[in-house]
Amino acid sequence: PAPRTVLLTGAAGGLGTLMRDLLPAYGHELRLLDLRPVEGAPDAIVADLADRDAVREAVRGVDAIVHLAGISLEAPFEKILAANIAGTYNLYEAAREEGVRRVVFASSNHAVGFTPRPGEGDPLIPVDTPHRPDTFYGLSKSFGEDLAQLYWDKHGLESVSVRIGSCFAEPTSVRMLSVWMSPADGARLFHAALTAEDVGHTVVYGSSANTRLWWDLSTARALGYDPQDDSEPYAEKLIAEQGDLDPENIAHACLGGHFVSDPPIWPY
Ligand code: NAI
Ligand code: 15L
Repeated sequence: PAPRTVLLTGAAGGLGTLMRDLLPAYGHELRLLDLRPVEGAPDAIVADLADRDAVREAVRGVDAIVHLAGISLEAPFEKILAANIAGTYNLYEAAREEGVRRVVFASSNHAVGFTPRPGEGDPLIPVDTPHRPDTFYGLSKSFGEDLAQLYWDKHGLESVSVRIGSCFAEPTSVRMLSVWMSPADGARLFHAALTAEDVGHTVVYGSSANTRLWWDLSTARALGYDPQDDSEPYAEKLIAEQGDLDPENIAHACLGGHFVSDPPIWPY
């Protein structure tokens, strides 16, 4: 049966706010959790992923979890360790203990950020390309994917790890022409990840059907994902403003973009 009750962690964040608006239309009933209060949602659970009792209570009775909470940029290792590595472990352990069937894990392109982007005519990057994290942040996403695999192999807890590109209202850089996922396609992909049958642990890339796509969406499509958007209408303006990608610049030559050389730092 399709999951009805879904715990959305990271509900106060950028993507959480978008998915909070879009997922209910697919029939999912959301329970919200974040470290910070969630605007307009007084019932949201305000808890740190470090708080194992609170996390266990939060997952009790849900059919599935969309796990977005964590540090979403680069940070000192100790902070990444607490929020993203131990925090994701706490969530999976609680899910196992409470018998939750599936986790949709917000992985990131930065788990494979040092992978050279394909040139024209080169094959798209497959999901089984080796992990090449570009930051401690990306490393925590590689860990999360391995954790998801362990909990499937050992405990039969299903996961879909979504290596999200850039999910924002509009693409704002030339790189994002390749990696952008529109919010509407994001909701389509999370819905597919929640409802596809027998996913085991499936790794997918998360982006729209971009003309300049760098990676292979076939595992996402196999879940039933049918992206409807393409960044191409933004291309002319962005390239005129910023110039085209320069292959001599490492930040333009790798999937992870500026995370490989000059990553944005988590401000808290
Ligand atoms: P965000 O930084 O806006 O939201 C993350 C949320 O997690 C925040 O509301 C924060 O309060 C919460 N959080 C942080 N540490 C926590 C903890 N210890 N316990 C409970 N809550 C905690 O990030 P955004 O953009 O919404 O991303 C959501 C997820 O998707 C993140 O895991 C991020 O790594 C991943 N992702 C997002 C992409 C994007 O394009 N937005 C691209 C790739 C991955
Ligand atoms: C991510 O993983 C970040 O969480 C998000 O803020 C964007 O920077 C995105 O990757 C990206 O690669 O553009």
